[in-house]
Amino acid sequence: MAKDYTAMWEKLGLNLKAHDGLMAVLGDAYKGMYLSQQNRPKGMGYFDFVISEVHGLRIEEIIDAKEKGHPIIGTFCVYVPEELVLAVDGVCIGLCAGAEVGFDEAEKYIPRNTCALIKAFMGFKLAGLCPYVQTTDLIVGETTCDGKKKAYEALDDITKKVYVMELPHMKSAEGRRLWEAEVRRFASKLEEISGRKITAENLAAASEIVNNKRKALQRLAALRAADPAPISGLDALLVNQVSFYDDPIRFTQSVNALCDELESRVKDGEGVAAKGAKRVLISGSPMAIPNWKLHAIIEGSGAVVVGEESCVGERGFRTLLDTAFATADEAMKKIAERYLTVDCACFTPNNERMDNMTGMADRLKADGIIHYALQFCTPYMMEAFKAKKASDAVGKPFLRIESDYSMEDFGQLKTRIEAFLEIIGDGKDR
Ligand code: BJ8
Repeated sequence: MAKDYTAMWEKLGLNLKAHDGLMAVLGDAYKGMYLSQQNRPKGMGYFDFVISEVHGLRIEEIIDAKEKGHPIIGTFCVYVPEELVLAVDGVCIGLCAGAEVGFDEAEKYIPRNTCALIKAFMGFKLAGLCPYVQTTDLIVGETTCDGKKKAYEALDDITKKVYVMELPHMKSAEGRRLWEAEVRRFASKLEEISGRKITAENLAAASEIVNNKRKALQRLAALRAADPAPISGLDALLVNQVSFYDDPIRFTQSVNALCDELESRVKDGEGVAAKGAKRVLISGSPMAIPNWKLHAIIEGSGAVVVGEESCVGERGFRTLLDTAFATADEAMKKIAERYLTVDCACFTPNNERMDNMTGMADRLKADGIIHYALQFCTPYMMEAFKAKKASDAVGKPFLRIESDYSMEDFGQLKTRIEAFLEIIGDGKDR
């Protein structure tokens, strides 16, 4: 970081000593996994900068926005409609949940056998390590999986700022009605805390910003179909992770600039791995920043990750919002519909996820699929069985992995992944 932010962190109530330790570990991990990569696109320079300032400049910007009266809304899930937050001139931030920190503290509130993502968001708050959560006016939870649902109760006891959206678990007519009502209730809550009215006009402007962000991410995702792959899976994952907390307009411009560069790489046949390198699709639980372990193992073994069927991946940006609305009322309906296209494993049935997974594998020319579930994540661990069946049906080799945020299983995972890579893609036309 270029500047000393100690005073800002102190004011936010962070645990300075532990925070310094976390920043040092993160910096080393980033150097080891990211900066050591060969032939990275120049456009990744912007994202390297964002990471270097993740708890610095971006927090300064958010505090500045808050002082100017913009509400800061923290989220943990891609079901929370970003358009509504932007319509009241709010800042929408995905909160820290991707590292093994504060787990001892978290386990005073939630059981040990809870997924790492939930333990991390509790741990980041309890250990005083997340500057984002400190700046929020509202933390939006959702009734997705049981673990999150119950952890939000504990998080509310601690922060007194949690608001929960009730997400149905079936996409039935009743489920859709409930969800639309929840979208409207959330809109009213945002109006109340911001003092701004949501109108067709501010929703149209907000929708354009969010759709443009989705289009840029779709463009990046499509470019990964090229062989050789113009960008590593690690870098593409990072771009997706940054999408949750960067300024959306600046982020979109930076992704589009990166895509311009990748387009010329594709034209020139230039890539980050040799043409014909084995190609892997990852499918499953989301990978919150700085969860880079699986990508690092796969790419460290000579293969390339070409896509993520995940919320930090295509599940989060696959569908655009239909902006053909004339009134705020019509927009609410369309927003509710758009967000129910997300195919999270907390829904039953959730067959569209299988179609999306095999469709991605085909489009991105993946030689095999690695299904990734965070340990104790029941929804994705359960769906792994269906995913294997779907993958068998289209003749794609499949590997099921359960892991957490620790590095303890790094060696064991590497052995399993290398064995998997041995058997995939043989005989393909290289
Ligand atoms: S839409 S995947 S972001 S809920 S990993 S906490 S599911 S036990 S994160 Fe998710 Fe929204 Fe669904 Fe996406 Fe629970 Fe599983 Fe933990 Fe999870």
